[in-house]
Amino acid sequence: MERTFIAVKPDGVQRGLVGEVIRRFEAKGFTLVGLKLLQVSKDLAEQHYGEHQEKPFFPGLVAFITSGPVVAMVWEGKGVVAAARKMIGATNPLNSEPGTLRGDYGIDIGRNIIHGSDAVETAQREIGLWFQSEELASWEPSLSSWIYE
Ligand code: D4T
Repeated sequence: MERTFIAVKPDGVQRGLVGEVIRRFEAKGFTLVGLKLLQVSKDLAEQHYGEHQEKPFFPGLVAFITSGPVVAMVWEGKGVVAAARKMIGATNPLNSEPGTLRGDYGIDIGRNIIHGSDAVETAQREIGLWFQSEELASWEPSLSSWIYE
């Protein structure tokens, strides 16, 4: 089964959207296999956003993601990486479709509520960066046969 890394950023936590994010992923049928709230270190932030190191917004991005607690999650399910990106919406919330998390709750690109891995390989890297293997649970929900054919 595919897994993806999802993080509710400090703005999403401050705005009380943790429950809404979890509700949407649960309602879709995906399985929560890892969950924690943490204060992100500068080191973790810089590793997570390493691909943006040379971008002008990098310092602000690191400052923002370390500015308050983040809720980190791992979700599991068929096609979950791409499906989560669709549920999250475009990077700039003003361009995100209504019905997506960013489309429904965000305005500015630097306050876009939530992160989701952009590819299966990225998800594997990010899950390894944010979680120890013993922090992840492998379990099969009893509802599975009502979600998968
Ligand atoms: P994340 O990684 O947070 O899920 O966002 P995306 O995958 O949708 O978008 P991204 O990697 O291109 O950007 C990472 C992060 O940087 C912020 N950002 C981005 C910003 O503050 N200013 C900018 O101009 C861009 C392009 C928002 C998301």
